[in-house]
Amino acid sequence: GTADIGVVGLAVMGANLARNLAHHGHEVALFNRTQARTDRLVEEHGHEGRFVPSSDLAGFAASLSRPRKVIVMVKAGEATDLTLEAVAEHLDEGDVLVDGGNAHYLDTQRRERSYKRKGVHFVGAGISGGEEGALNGPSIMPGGSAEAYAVLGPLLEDISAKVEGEPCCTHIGPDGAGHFVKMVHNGIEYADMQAHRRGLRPAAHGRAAGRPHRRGLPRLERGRPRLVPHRDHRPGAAAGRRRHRAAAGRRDRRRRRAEGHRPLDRAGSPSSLGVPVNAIAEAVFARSTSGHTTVREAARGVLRGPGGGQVDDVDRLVDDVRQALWASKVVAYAQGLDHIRAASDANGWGVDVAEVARIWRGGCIIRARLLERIRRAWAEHGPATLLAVPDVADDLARAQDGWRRTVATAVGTGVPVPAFAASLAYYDTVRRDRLPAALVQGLRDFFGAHTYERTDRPGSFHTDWSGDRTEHPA
Ligand code: 2AM
Repeated sequence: GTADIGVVGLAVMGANLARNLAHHGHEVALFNRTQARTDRLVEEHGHEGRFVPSSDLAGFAASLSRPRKVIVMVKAGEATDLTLEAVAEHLDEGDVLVDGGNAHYLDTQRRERSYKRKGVHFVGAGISGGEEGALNGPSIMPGGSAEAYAVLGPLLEDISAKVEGEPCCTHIGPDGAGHFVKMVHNGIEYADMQAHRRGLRPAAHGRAAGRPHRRGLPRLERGRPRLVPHRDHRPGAAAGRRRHRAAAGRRDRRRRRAEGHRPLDRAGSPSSLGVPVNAIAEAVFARSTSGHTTVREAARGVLRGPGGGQVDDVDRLVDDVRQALWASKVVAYAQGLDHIRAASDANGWGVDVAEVARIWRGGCIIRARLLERIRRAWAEHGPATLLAVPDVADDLARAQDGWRRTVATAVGTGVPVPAFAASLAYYDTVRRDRLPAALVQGLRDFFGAHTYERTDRPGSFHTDWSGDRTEHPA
């Protein structure tokens, strides 16, 4: 065969990746379980480049040049395993099989081990940027062997987004490293969206109209303001809002399908690595709460909010929310990078965080100016936490008054701001000398004789709390 690369699974993401490859001059083999999709892609976009459609996997494999490179883009979970196995039956030693979906990294590690026995290089690649990114340049996070990257990397770099001429694609590390980094990426994205979505909007009484929000900030209106949760990003009449909500729902559903929500759920768990990612977790929980309709319906109109809730200085609140948004985003990044570092250490991946920050600067949803500062800090000295990078710490110190006022106002007016509040709690926890954790250890020793350590002496101790209160080495 002559095709440079093949794509299996031609729903929107797969089709757009195939087109992106073709736009870059590569000959692309195509296969989809339901042939109508393959036919439609060739019919509508065949003129954009060189495509080689096949109606069965044997034909597909035969159309590829060796070593074969195949990207599988199907739903995460069982469909992925079924499809990968079906494709692998037609592959030979040295071929490269890529899962470009949102697999959980433990599944990716398992698959990598199993395909290695066959001599097939398995690559779990995180691909970010949604449909638009897939077509015009995504941020790509491939994991797998160095040999696989040597074969596949140039093609992926070719179709990735570019920032200052550099591709937003790099070899992240072995086996599950790419999918792990993608999972963290999605977690940061979640926290960021949550912070924006749940920003504060003091709405004018009896008036739905307002100015569209600028620069990604929540819309804030003048008038006699009352704080309400910010949901709709666009003003308009009720019908317009309904249409907008329906469209947002469609976008959300499409997005969830494209991104797969399993990794997000897991990104939100405190994780077996013991890394506190509470700002990210709260963002995920906020989403499950908003989808928890039975409880919400039962509580609505029953649980009362606070009596007050006036905001006196709207302009100041606008500025405060801006500070809170920025600071929360920094905390989400700090936690995500900490999580990546811990996973890399635990798995011996050797992930270069500076490189991760570099490839997130373009193509993906979480691109931010902050990433250039992250890249520089990690390239220079690899700090233990982003929060402690001197210029970041200074900016956080400057942002904190507004951040605190935003949380205080939200709490006072009954507006949930889990991302702002959780990130602030993290900031205040990590900066302290001593934590209430000492009290918790004492209580655990009291109730369960779990023993405790002391700050002034080595060893474990137990106190007879309800007796004569004597302390014994444990
Ligand atoms: P289909 O067009 O035949 O449904 C997104 O759903 C993509 O994943 C589609 O290309 C879809 O193929 C494919 N897909 C989903 N489940 C699959 C399965 N079990 N086997 C093969 N492809 C599957």
